[in-house]
Amino acid sequence: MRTHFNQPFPTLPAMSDKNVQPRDQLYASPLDAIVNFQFDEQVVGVFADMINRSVPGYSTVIKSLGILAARYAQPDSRCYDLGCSLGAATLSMRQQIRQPNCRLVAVDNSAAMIERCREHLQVATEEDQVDLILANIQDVAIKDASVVVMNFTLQFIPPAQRAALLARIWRGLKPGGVLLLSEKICFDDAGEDQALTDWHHDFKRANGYSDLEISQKRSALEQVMRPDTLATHRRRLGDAGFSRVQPWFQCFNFASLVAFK
Ligand code: GEK
Repeated sequence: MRTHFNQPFPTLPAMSDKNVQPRDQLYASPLDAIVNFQFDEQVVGVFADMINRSVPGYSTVIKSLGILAARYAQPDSRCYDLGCSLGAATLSMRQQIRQPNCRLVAVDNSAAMIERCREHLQVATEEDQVDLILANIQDVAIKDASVVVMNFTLQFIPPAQRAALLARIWRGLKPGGVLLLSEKICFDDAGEDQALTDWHHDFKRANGYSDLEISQKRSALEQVMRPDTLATHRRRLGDAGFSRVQPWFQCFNFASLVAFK
């Protein structure tokens, strides 16, 4: 596969020739009605800035996913990035994986995301060894996988359908394969949940979001993004067949796990 030994880690996808990221101001003015959040053209245009200023530890997680993928990638296998957005995790894997004949498969159901992802990854030919697929991750075939990344994507799948998706991922993994799962999490204890939410909002404020932006974005996400507790993730992963779950990162209410087949 193509390797990029001397390139820096892809902490921020390049958004233009000058590497300037358009600033997310989608919720900066009062909105008459808050509609459910969608990964449309508007969001895609500011997505790199939005995710970096909203998800604590995002650049560390992206860098680490490449490192973990490089450890668990197997020769002659596929490495999936489910809900790839602009392809930051795919790029990180592409830069780090050294195994021969690893095909990267990046999937997203937002046409605008896939289009912009193609530009970022500069996928033009078969030689690039990345398949970019516009599809619901619940419908896409997963096979011969050594690594499956779901970086903040499972939280957008309806809760009742999450177990079936995880079971399908488990079946598509080769022996020794891993699922690298990152999610926003919630907490059973109301006080703990409130504290972690407050700290996350402090993080967003420190990154320049106003109280209005925080509250309007929160309302827009309420119906479409449903976090689970870590205990729920662990139980569901176990039920899907994963033999072991290793948390490796948490910053406020955002966590990353490795689940082993
Ligand atoms: C990153 N992983 O930068 N099928 C396919 N894609 C979906 C589906 C679905 N059913 N539901 C949501 N998506 C990325 C960040 S963002 C997380 C992931 C966030 C896609 C959706 O279009 C979006 O691109 C992505 O999942 C979620 O590492 O914005 O909080």
